[in-house]
Amino acid sequence: MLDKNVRDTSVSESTVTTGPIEGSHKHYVDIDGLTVPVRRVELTNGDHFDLYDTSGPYTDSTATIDLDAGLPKLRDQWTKPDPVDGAATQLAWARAGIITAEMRYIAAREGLPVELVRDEVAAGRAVIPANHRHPEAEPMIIGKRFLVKVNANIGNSAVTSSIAEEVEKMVWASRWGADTIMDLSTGKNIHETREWIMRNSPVPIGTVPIYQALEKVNGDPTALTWEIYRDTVIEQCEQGVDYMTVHAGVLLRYVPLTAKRVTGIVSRGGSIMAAWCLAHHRESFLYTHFEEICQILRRYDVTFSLGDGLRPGSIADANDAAQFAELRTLGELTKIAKSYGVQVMIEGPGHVPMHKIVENVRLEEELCEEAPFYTLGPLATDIAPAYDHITSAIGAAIIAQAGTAMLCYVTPKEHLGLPNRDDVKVGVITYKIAAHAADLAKQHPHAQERDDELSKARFEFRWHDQFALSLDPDTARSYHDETLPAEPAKSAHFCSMCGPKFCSMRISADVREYAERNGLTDVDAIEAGMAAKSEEFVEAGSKVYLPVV
Ligand code: IRN
Ligand code: FE2
Repeated sequence: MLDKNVRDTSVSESTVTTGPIEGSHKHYVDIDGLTVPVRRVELTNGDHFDLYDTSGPYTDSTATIDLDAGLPKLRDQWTKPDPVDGAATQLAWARAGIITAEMRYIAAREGLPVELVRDEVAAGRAVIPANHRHPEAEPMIIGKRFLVKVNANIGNSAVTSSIAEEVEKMVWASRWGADTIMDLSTGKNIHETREWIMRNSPVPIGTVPIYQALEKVNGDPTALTWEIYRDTVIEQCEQGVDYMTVHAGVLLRYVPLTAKRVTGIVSRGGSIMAAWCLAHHRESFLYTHFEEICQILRRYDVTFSLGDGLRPGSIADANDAAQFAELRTLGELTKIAKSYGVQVMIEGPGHVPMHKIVENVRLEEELCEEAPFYTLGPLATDIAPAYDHITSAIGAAIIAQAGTAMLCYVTPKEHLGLPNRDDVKVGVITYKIAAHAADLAKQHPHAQERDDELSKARFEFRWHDQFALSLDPDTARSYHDETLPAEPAKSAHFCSMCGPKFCSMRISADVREYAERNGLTDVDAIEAGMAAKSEEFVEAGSKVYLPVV
């Protein structure tokens, strides 16, 4: 049931995207008494391949989606251990050696031992953002030993977007693989928008409470108080927010360090806190009241995402004194949060050239006891507005390979405007590429299986399987359809790139077949096969490009 005061705001059922992603269907695997969702691709060769699935019941064609009622409260059925020293958190339980249902669910999703999940959480190297009040969410883990995760930011602003659009963006982003969503709404109806998102989200939701606190004081940062902030945090904890960005590392004495920067302070939260500190000439209330925030968060198991309020907003400012001074303070705060049993991750940059990226991870790990790093890109160059999903995915791949656990996506609209639906999809898919490329490089035990399946399908000209196994089957298919729309082309042993005669894959398949038929070794076969191909080529008129038939 939704909050009373929002029931009169209607979000119609037809506004969200439902139904399976092409070439796959929702499937539930029974593991260890838990029902774990996967996206099952039925291959045309009779096999199937299961993909990690973030999309919730929306891709299940048998599920009834009722936005008013919200998603089923999955975790309400699960047993919750008693608090340990006042902390009802996955961290406290992991430290006590307890394996929770959430940990078992995650181990099944990742295909990894549950003890690894527990030990990484206990060490503070991984977090499970799962507020007790968000039972609709399917548990997931953020940590460098696990699959690299992707966060998508959504949220209305004062100028544009409605509640219905935001709910659809959440459903849409998780459909394409977003592991968490941050609701960065700043305009009117923040509470209501969030309530709709919370009750209907299958993935953890993050927020930046200072944004809503600022709305409460009509946008004047100097009018903010600890009490207003604290009440906002409690309000959001009660609603079920799973993790919160807290820019507690922006200290009064660090603000002058940004004076000579090319782009000053680019973090919204960072600039709000800098303005407050300067106006009152006092230390940030987020810093001075940090232990009280810990006491609140540990009751709900809300995870800290310690904000990078002083992150560089340009290549010129990367890795500067302000950025690293803040990181040092985040390290201090990490220890305090953990002493209260609160889970912590650390936010990171921003804009950083490739050669300065790895240093960010090393320093974060050293200063913050390897708490999961969660970075925004970073953009590897400043010169490509409209393509910043790409400039940032380059940095994201590098930083993830070095150990970043979650990547905050950047859309093509970054620096230019609020992303629309297409931008959200492009952002998510782009970041799934960066994350998966890092999983491969880090040799996550199962990462390569998907590449191998897709490559086999490609080599065997199983076009439907190739589409279905890809990150974006719709676009892959539509590109193929542009030149070869007919169904027989979906099993043809060529595509329009090289045409039927010059497909390298077809030639190598022919060579193998030739070798088998003639009892030749590979080398002989290649020579003989190439000779045959050369004859074929001359016969066809020695033309490099032939018309497609
Ligand atoms: C992630 C890493 N560094 C920043 N982020 C995200 O950027 C943060 O989690 C939030 O979603 C967004 C905007 O944060 P600022 O601009 O208020 O710092
Ligand atoms: Fe930027």
